[in-house]
Amino acid sequence: MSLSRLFTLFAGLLLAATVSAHSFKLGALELGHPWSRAMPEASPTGAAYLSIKNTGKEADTLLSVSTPRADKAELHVHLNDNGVMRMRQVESVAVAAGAEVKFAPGGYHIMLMGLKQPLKAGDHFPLTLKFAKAGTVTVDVIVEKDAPMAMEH
Ligand SMILES: [Cu+2]
Repeated sequence: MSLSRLFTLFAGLLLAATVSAHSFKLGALELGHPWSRAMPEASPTGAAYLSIKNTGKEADTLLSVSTPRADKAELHVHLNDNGVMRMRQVESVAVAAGAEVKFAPGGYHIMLMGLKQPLKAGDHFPLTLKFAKAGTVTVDVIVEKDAPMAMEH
């Protein structure tokens, strides 16, 4: 293998590592790996996930989310209601000092309603999160390919 080819390969690996582990910072908050699942083209809704780690000494609260990609973005949670998984909108999500809240399938998620473009693997779009104390931050959400599950919503 030539040196230049090796270099290209190495640069490619670096890029891949950056993409799969992207994170954002807002004061004491670390926002890890915002991602969204690719959805069939006809789907009007989707969901976005990320982790929020509070490295500070004060609790904070996620108040709202918004994105130009959808008409509306809401904070949702899945709850087990007597054995039936149900989804509910929540007013806000608290992030205690030193805690990490994970948005993940089956739990907290950011519901995207009225998608303006289908969520295709490889796309990315901005998502703005507003916190009570830390303020506002815009993260880059990467759409990842995953077996699109039948809409749970
Ligand atoms: Cu939902």
